[in-house]
Amino acid sequence: MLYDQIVKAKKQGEKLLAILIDPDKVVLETISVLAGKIRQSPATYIFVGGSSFEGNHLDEIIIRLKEKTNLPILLFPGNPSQISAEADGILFLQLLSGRNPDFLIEHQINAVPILENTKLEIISTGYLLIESGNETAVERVSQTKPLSKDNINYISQTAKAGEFIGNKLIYLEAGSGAQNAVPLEVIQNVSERISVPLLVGGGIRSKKQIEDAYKAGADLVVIGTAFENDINFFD
Ligand code: 1GP
Repeated sequence: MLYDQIVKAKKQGEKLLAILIDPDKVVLETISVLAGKIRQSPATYIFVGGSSFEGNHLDEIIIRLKEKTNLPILLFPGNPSQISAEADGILFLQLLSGRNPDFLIEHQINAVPILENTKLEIISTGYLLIESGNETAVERVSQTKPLSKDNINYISQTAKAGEFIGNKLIYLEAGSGAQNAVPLEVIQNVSERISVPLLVGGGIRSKKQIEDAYKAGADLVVIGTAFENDINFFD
């Protein structure tokens, strides 16, 4: 089970890395080159998803990625149309930082009949959008405001509430292409307060930032834009 592997890695202090592929930005013909670069990278997972993607070619993208890499593929969906039975699992997200019922429960309800017809491992994930300087796609699409980066206690309290509700992962998100990544003090505070694995992503553009996030307490770092913009990012 993927979740058990993540928990085991956390226990052993082994840090995890996900490369996020936005299906909107992938050209099918270039997937083998992309997959080759992913194979050479330190990535332990591939996440597939985006805020606005409507599901075109999703199965095909995942099938091709699976042909060319051995990494587990987890869906990171912005809405129920982004579900593919071809993946290995799904981050079943609840946008805990916002107060939009669609992203707290409605999309999840609508996803049930689709998920019941798949064998995807479903991993309940509390998703917290943190203020990062500019308006991000998550903010625009979900029509919610991020949590203030300065109210660290409220952020970690929200993360802990997610854990108490039953979220098996907590994901601190600055937003794709964010001006500023999630501050290290926020990562540290949340990681000290929760017991479940902590994912951090958004606006991380250098290897040093990845290392710093791990040192602050992230168990898994997500890289999207940096790899999208430079396929040699991990070389
Ligand atoms: C976005 O956290 C991910 O949901 C990754 O963000 O594209 O900025 O790496 P970047």
